[in-house]
Amino acid sequence: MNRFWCLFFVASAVLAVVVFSIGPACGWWFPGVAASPLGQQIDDLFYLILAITGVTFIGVHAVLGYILWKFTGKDGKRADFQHGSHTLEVVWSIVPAGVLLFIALYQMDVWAAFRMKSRFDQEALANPIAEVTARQFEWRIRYPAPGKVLQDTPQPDDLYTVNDLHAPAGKPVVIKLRSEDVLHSFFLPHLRVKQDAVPGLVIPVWFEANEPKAYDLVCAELCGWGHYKMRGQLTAQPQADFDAYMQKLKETQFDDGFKEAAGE
Ligand SMILES: [Cu+2]
Repeated sequence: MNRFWCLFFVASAVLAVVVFSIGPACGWWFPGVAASPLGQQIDDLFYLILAITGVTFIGVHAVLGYILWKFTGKDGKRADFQHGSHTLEVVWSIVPAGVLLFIALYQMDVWAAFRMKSRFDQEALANPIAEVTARQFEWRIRYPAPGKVLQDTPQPDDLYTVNDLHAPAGKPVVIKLRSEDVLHSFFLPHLRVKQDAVPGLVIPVWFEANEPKAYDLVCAELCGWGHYKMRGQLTAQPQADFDAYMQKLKETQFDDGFKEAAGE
């Protein structure tokens, strides 16, 4: 029993390293490689922080294991008591503060690229592809009519879908995010895009899908009993296909059945 805690802390560190090593191969990791240029930068930040915390974790457990092994109490020998070490306390306050400051400064560029409107692609910002309104429990999507610019208020020729967002691939696009009721979170896990939808605010969000493909669109904020149902899809497609899709949506939405009736 004397060595139990030593073995416990060393084994937990070894187990954590093993789990992290096999995690990617077992599917316990990110949902695929980042499917956008900014997503790759966000992953790089994550790996940097993982490396810093990982080395610290292993170092702390190694020292802890060593100390527990070497200084485990022995029968007949009284333990020493020390009140503390001022020097050590200063060191273990300053070092983490320095690391935090480094991370805070280092991540600023990625943060600014994602959040600051002045860093957005200005053409995309001027022509948002859609307004996405989160509500319990779906994503309502409003597109401007083909060839028109999205207006703040709904227009008679706007086009609508639910849970089915389409966007051109291979270039930055902007959506305007709103919420109709409570806090939701617009989350494109493969693109590493996550933005809260806040009632009363219209928040521009940009993303760029590398490849024409279907990506998950989910809600990342527990927003009520049906939160799990807020599962949509982002279909990134070549510009020509996107234009064709919008045209088709327009024809479908404004089809009053007149032609069919006349043909009978
Ligand atoms: Cu939600």
